[in-house]
Amino acid sequence: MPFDDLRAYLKKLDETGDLVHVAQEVDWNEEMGAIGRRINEQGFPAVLFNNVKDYPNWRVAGGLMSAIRRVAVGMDLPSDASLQTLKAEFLKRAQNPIKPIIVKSGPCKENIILGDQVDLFSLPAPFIHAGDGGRYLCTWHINVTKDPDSDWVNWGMYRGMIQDRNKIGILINLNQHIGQMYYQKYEARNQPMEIAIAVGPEPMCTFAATTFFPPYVNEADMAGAMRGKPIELVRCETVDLYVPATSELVIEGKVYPKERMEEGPFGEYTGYRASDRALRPVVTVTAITHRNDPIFTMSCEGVPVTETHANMCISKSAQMERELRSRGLPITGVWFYPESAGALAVVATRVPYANVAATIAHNVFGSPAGFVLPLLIVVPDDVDPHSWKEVMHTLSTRCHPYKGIIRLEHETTNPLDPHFPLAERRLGMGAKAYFDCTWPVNWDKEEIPALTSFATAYSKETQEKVLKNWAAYGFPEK
Ligand SMILES: Cc1cc2nc3c(=O)[nH]c(=O)nc-3n(C[C@H](O)[C@H](O)[C@H](O)COP(=O)(O)O)c2cc1C
Ligand SMILES: [Mn+2]
Repeated sequence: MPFDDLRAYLKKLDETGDLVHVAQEVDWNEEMGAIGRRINEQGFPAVLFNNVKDYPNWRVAGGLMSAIRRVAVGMDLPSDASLQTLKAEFLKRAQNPIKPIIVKSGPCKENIILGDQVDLFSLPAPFIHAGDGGRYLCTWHINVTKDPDSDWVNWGMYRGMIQDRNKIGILINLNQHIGQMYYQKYEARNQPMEIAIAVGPEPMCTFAATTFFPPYVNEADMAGAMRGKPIELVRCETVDLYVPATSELVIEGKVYPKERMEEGPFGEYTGYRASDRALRPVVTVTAITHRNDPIFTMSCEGVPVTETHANMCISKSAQMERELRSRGLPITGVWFYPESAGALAVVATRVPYANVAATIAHNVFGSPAGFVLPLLIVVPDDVDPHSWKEVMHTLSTRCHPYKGIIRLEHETTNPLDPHFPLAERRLGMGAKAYFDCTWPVNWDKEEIPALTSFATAYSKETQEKVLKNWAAYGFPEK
């Protein structure tokens, strides 16, 4: 059964042992962030803070999808579902978009705050990391904006920092869909862009919003696809936009053309505070609505594994696998490593012709999920791309330290990417490299060193005998 709201998802996390309730008072100023950091760095369960200093009416949930097992629960699958199952399920569900339905009202309308009554400091926005530029209100939410020229309504997740009682600084990257709408359309035409920020909707909403679906795809339809049931939407109070009816909190507003305030810096998903404080667009808030006994949600970016990494690796890997296969490439698997903070992907392939790794790399870097990816490892099909143990061994032993590392200059990368000097980072002027771990096609068969492993170095009979007798030898089950 798909979840009807965030609360049903939290209940399920309770059942699977993936949620810790904190009764003790915690401070929104750094303490919640520091707890979130430890959760993400050390793989602890998600958290529900029931007693937040200064905010007796609010609870705060964190670390919801900062582990693949909690993404699996959100997809209504067993928490120990395999990576291959998650990818296959994502692709299967994505084939059947389900349009949302509009409802008259919903729990997110239980409290309505308008105009001068709006005060963003009444919300428990955490000061997440020491060194951040301010309190981050939007770190686990969806941003709803509408294309002025079509029926396209985009859902994305873009960070937002409190600037003032009614102003939020927002990071709008040029390459993201919200950037295409704002810079290329609204601002270019000198028009304000309406925006709705929904915090704490049903879990597949945030999942769909953070997936790289193509432009003109309505993520609401894809959230419906992911849960196998339409999302219920209600109209906003002050803007002509629709938000999930069960959202815990909705913030409505407008992004005016040319208005900029200093936003950042922020400890980001790369594991660093890599982009500087800079003039960035601003949301002027016109209304806040929220549920009774509301639950605010936050993520805690930084060193892996964070919400960004665990949440996005499944869809990116699955989409890349499908795309490379559809282009006729002989690949056998793809995995974007969450532990790499989105910087490294591994593709496994058959090697029917010379330099197949080059063709794969050009296709990976040329497709949406690989657009800003800096590093790629190409391994042969006897290696499981999902197994870091196997990939590490293969990279270390099969990649020619000179000829096997191919460096590409003048490539597009993310402005947050820590590899590059600040001036280049600001402009997204990057570089990429791929590591070719396939044996060269011009090596004789005898020249290729034989892999010495249990699976390759013994006859089937010996393997079966050893497996059959394992317990009899006196070894424990693993
Ligand atoms: C916790 C979290 C925070 C994110 N913050 C940002 C952000 O501040 N700016 C950004 O461009 N992308 C951010 N992303 C990634 C985008 O949400 C993601 O690329 C998504 O596909 C964007 O939607 P779009 O494809 O419709 O533009 C974040 C993702 C997560 C999971
Ligand atoms: Mn989009």
